[in-house]
Amino acid sequence: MKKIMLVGRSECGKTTLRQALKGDTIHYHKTQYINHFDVVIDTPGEYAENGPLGRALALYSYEADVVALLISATEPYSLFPPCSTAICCRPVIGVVTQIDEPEADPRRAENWLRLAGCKEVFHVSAYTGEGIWQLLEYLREPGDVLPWDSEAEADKPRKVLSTKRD
Ligand SMILES: Nc1nc2c(ncn2[C@@H]2O[C@H](COP(=O)(O)OP(=O)(O)OP(=O)(O)O)[C@@H](O)[C@H]2O)c(=O)[nH]1
Ligand SMILES: [Mg+2]
Repeated sequence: MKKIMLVGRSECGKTTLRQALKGDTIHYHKTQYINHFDVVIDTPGEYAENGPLGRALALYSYEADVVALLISATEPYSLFPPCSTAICCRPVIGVVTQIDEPEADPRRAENWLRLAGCKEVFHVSAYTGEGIWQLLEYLREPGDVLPWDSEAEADKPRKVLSTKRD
């Protein structure tokens, strides 16, 4: 798998997306520092929300094959300025998260990601599994074994053990 680094504001769903990509059950865990999992670099939202910490993200991006900018479909504004992907020397994709939310506006989030410079944008829900297969297919490299064999298997509601609201 290509190593992906997840960047976005706090609570946009980075850690939950990591769990959904691996086929794990969903449980809430506040990310406190930058974590290296085998093929995922999970970052705290505060790094994207804060200028000086944001510079650290630029350094960590060198350890990734792909950088993903995440915007929740419920977010009322974007953290990413127009053309900001130009500072990164890795491919940068966009991921619209939480598309299952009743108030979701995925098109608005996608527009912001395209404005930031993302050429490829995925729409996902870590809860329902929608879009997870497409993202895995993008990250897949020859010889990789995925947690599922087909889109129909991947695109299934996940078991949610705990959320931030709990
Ligand atoms: N409805 C819905 N809720 C989600 C989804 N993904 C994440 N959430 C919820 O959103 C909340 C925040 O998710 P996290 O994955 O912890 O967010 P994060 O981006 O890792 O946040 P930080 O670690 O603070 O940067 C949790 O309660 C999740 O269960 C989704 O696809 N759909
Ligand atoms: Mg997190």
